[in-house]
Amino acid sequence: MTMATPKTTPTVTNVLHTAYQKSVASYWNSEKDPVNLLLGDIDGLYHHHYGIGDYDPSVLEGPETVGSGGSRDDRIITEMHRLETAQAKVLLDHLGDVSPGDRLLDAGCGRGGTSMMAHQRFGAQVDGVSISEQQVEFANNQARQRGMADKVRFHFRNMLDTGFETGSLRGIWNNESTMYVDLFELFAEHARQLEFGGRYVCITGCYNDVTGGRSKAVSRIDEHYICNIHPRSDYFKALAANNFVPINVIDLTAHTIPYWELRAKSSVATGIEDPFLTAYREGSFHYLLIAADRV
Ligand code: GPP
Ligand code: MG
Repeated sequence: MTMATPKTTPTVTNVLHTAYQKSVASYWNSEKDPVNLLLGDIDGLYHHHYGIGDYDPSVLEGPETVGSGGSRDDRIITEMHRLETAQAKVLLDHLGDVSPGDRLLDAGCGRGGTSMMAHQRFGAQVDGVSISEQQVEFANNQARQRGMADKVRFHFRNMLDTGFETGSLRGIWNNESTMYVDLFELFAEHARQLEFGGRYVCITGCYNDVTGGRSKAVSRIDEHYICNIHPRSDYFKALAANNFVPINVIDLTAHTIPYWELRAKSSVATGIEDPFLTAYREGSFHYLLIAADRV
C-alpha cells in the first residue's frame, strides 16, 4: 500500500498557521522532561499522556536505595510507565476492527508511543502528525530503531490540515491533544479523512459544564501546557456538527487519580500534580474517553 502524499510540501509557514501554534510548537520542541524521557527509556515507548488503573502499592515499600528491584524511585517510575501504557491500550481497545491493510492517524502524536502500539497490535499503517519538528524526528528515529519505519511514519503537519487524502483512513485518535485546537475545525478535518463507518477515539481532560466555567485548578493546567481545555459539552456539539455518532463515552476520572497520586510521590513530579488532583477531586474536570463513528 502506498502512503497518501500531501498536497503540498509542508513548510514551517504552512504548518504553523498562527502565533499561538508557533508558541505551542516551541514548547514541545524544547521539552526534554525526565517525566517523559525516563519513562520512555524503559522500553522505548515514549508517551505524552497520563496513566490509568491502580498502582501496585508494593512499589512504595521496600528499600529506598538501589536493591535487587532498583531504588524506590525506579520502581515508581516503572509503575507510572505501566499505567501510561495501560491508558494507550484502552484507547486502542476502542478503535474497533482494524485490519493490516487499514490506515490510521495519530493526531498530535508526540514522540509516537501510541502509534507504535497501534501498529504492533493491528499491523496497520500508522501516520502520526505533530507541529513539533523535534517530536517528529524523535518518533521517526524510534520507528527506525524498532524496524517499523515502512509502516509507521511521523510528519511535521498540522492536525487541522493534514494533507492526507479524503476518505483514506479507517481510524483516527487524539490522545490528549484536542486541548490545543478548535474542536469544530478538528472534527471537520477528521470527518474529511475518515471513510464512512470509520472510528474516532479521543482521551481528553475536559472541564465540567455542571460546575460552571473553568476552575482555578483547570486554569493552572492550561497555563502549564499552553493549552485551552474545552468544556465537556463542546466535544458532543462538535462531533454532532461533523457527522460523528458517539458509540462509547467513558469517564476515566476515578481511574486516573491513582496515577497522579503516585506521580506526586516520584522524583519526576513537575508541579502540575496538585492542580490535576484538585480539579479531579473537586469535580471541575473529567478524564474522558469518547469513541464515535463517522456517518
Ligand atoms: C501531554 O502529556 C499533556 C498534555 C498535552 C496536556 C494536557 C492534557 C490534559 C489531559 C489536560 P505529557 O506526558 O507531555 O505531560 P507531562 O510532561 O506533564 O508528563
Ligand atoms: Mg508525561
